[in-house]
Amino acid sequence: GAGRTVLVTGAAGHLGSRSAATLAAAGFELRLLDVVEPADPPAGAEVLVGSVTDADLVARGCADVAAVLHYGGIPVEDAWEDILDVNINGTRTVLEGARHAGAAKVLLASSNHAAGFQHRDSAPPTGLPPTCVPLADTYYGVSKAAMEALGALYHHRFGIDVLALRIGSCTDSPSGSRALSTWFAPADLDAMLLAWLADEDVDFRLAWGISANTRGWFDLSTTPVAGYTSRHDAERDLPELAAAYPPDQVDPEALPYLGGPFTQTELGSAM
Ligand code: 15L
Repeated sequence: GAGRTVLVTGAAGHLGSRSAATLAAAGFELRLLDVVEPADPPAGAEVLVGSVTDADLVARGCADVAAVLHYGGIPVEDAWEDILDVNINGTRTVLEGARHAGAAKVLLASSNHAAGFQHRDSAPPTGLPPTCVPLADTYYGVSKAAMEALGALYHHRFGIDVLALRIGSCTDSPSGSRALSTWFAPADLDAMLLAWLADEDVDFRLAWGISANTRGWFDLSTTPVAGYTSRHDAERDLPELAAAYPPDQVDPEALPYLGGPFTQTELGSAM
C-alpha cells in the first residue's frame, strides 16, 4: 500500500542503489528516480528517468509516498552553475514535491564536506558535534549546507520529519588513513534507515553518518534515531586498512581537516 512506498532519488548511484535494495528486502515498495536507468533495480520497482530538478517528474515520484530518500545530486566538487542547479535547486524541488504530496519523511544525504574545514585539533574532547557550524570545503560542501538549511526550513514550515545525514566515507572498502576516522559502514546506514522509517518522531535531525570508529573524532553520543546505534568500527572491520596505517605512525599524507582532500581540490573544478 501507499504507506509502504518510498521514493529514492539518485537510485542508480552508489548509496541510492544500496538503500533501494535494503528497503525492497524489508518489504517496502520502491519508486526510483535518476538521470540514468538503475542497472539492477529491485523487482517490481517503478523507475522514473530524469532529473531531480524536473518538478513534474519529481511530483510523479512523490505521489502517495510515505518517505523520500534524497541521494540525487552531484557527489563531488564541480562547476558552481551545475552544483547550484542540481544540488541546491534539486533539493528544493524534491522538498517541494514531498510537501505537496504529503510525504511524512525525507532523508537528506548531506556530507561531511558541509563541515569540511572543521579542524580535528579544535574539536572538543567529547568529539565534534553533528550540529557544528557548516564550514564547507567546496561548492559541493556549500550545496550540502544549503541542503541542511532547506531541510530545517521544510521541517519547521511544513512539519516534515527530516533526517539530514552528514555522511562520511560510506563504501565497503574505503582507502586512505582518513577513512579509518570517517568510515560509515554501509550496514550502519541500512540499520539507521530502517530504524528511522519505523520511528514516529517528527523532527529536524542533523546527524553524523559515521560509524563508531576507534580513530573517529566525532560526537556520536546523541542517538539520532531511536533504536539505532553504530555496530561498526573501521579498526576492527577493515583490518587491512588499519594495518596499513599503524595508529602510532604519522601518515605524511594526512590532512588535519574533516574534508581531507576536498579542502585542497580546485574550487569549481570537476574532481
Ligand atoms: C562525499 O561527500 C563524496 O560523495 C564521497 O564520494 C566521498 O568522497 C566522501 O564524501 C568522503 O569524504 O569520503
